[in-house]
Parts: sequence; structure tokens; C-alpha cells
Amino acid sequence: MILPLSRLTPPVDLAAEIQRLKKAKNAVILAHYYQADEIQDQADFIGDSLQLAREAANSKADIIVFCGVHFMAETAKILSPQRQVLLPDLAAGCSLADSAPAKEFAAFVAAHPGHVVVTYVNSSAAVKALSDYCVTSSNAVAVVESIPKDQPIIFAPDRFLGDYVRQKTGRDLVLWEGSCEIHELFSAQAIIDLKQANPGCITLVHPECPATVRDLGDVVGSTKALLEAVKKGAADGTYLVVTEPGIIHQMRRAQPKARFLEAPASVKGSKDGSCTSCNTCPHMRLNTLEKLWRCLAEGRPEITLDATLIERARLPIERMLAVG
Ligand code: CIZ
Repeated sequence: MILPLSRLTPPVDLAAEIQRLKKAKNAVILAHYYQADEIQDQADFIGDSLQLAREAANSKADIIVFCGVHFMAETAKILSPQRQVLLPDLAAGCSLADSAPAKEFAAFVAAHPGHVVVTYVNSSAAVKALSDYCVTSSNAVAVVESIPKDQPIIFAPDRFLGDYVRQKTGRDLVLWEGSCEIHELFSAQAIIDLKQANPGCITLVHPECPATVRDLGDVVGSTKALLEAVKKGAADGTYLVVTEPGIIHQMRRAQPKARFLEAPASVKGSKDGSCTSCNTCPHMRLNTLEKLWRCLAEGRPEITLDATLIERARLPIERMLAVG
């Protein structure tokens, strides 16, 4: 009797079986820096949205297994529609993408005629299709700077990244009021306390954080930029990491002798007003090693997108890839 695939029993050595299936099926595993360590360890490429979108666009594999969240796998599908794109857990969403429903966003764009629409890649395919440019935190400043100075711009959906881009470029952006549920919660007071307790530590802050937190950073930048800062920094340094702590796995690989401190989130009602486990993205962490194995074994869950939507969302993403 052939068992339904969903009843497959996990193998004892998940990692070995993942690597075997990957080769047998000509699949490539892409993992975001915010994935759990054991998933990063199985990946062919680890990176931020921009690096992984480039890998997806250039991939020759038959199957792309995207260990990240839904909008990232959608972006891979848009760039490689001829390939099967799998996401280990289809429910792995993103609070930023959810903060901009396509219907409301279309009304917002219509209420601002003459504006160019610049959208953070953390958005649904339907919102990308309403946009002129996509950006990641790696190239948001460069993309906005590439647009003529007298051109009014909408920036969506992250108001904090938009505020950072506004600060860096001096441009007057119309912001959509979205935010990342993790980055908006980092506690400025806890970071001040950690800096005092660890004199000389290098504070690394992601631009999705509010200005009060960004102002405490020695380096403010995308995950890739923060990782680069560690690679170029002191081998025996102490680094205070103010972003999702999944990135620390690659930082530790780059500087095994360094010390890494996780910045806590601020949580009203907790004993000291902060919470260390609240800095972890619950959506990213829905992917597990067992789900990665299962999706390779079963060939699902698969990302499917309407061909017209793929066509409309492709141009803003290609413009994003064109700016370094
Ligand atoms: O763009 C990305 O991959 C995200 C979500 C953060 C970053 O800075 O890399």
C-alpha cells in the first residue's frame, strides 16, 4: 500500500536526507539570515532578500526551496516563474506585508496622483504590482536617490525604514504607516543599559527600528551591512545586535572569538519592561528542519501566482535588482 505523502515518517537523520533529496531532485535551498541556525546550515545560499532574490533569478535548479517568509518565496516565483518554488510552511507571513492590504494600498496610491511608488520588498505580490520600484533595506537609499529630486514619492509599507530613508536622502516621502512587529519593539532603555554594562561594544541596528533606537547605533544598516561590519570589525570585539538574532549565526561564523549580545524587546507589563525572547520573528521561525525535509520529500507547499500578477509585479522587482 502506498501511504499518502503527508504521513511520511521523518528520517532519523533529517539533515542527511535533506541533502540527499536536494541532489536527487535538482533543488536549491535558499535561507534568509533570520532562519533558525539548523536551517541555515542546510542552505546552498544564505542572505538577505536582495541576495536571495538574485540567487533565485539566476538559479538553474528545477526546484527552489525558500526558507524564509511568504513574500520572499513569492519574489523568487516572480523572478523564476518556470521553476517550482516551495516554502516549508505556507503560513510563514510578515507583519509588514500584512500591514498593507492591496485594496487599501491601491486607494492610498490613487489619493496621491503624480507620486512614484517605492515599496519595500516586505510586501505582497499584489502590492508590488501597484509599485514603480521595489527596494530592500540594502538599497532603499540608493533607489530613492536615483529618482529625480522634484519627483514626489510614496514609500511603503515600513514607516521606520521610510523615516530612515527620509533622514539619509533629505527627501520628503509620503509614508504608509506599517511596521515590523519585531523591530518596532526593541527597547531603547535596555540598549542604553547594555551599552553601559559593556563599554566599547559595537551597536548594530537595523533601519526598521524607530529613530530613538537607530540613534543608539554605531552602525545602522541591512542584515548584510551589519554582517559586513562584524567581518571588518575587531575579532575579539563585543557586538550588540539590534535585529532578529538569526543573523548572529553567520556573525559567529565570521568572528568566532567575538561576543554577541542580543538586544531585548520592550514589553509593557513584563517585570523589567523588556523581553529577550520577543526579539525573535515568530513567522520566520515557523520553518523547521522537519518541514524543510517534508517539503522536499512531498514537493509542497508550493507558491503559485497568477501569470498576470507575475507580469505586473516583475518590473519593480527588476528595478530593485538593478540597483546595487
Ligand atoms: O531585506 C531583508 O532581507 C530583510 C528583511 C532585512 C535585511 O535587512 O536584510
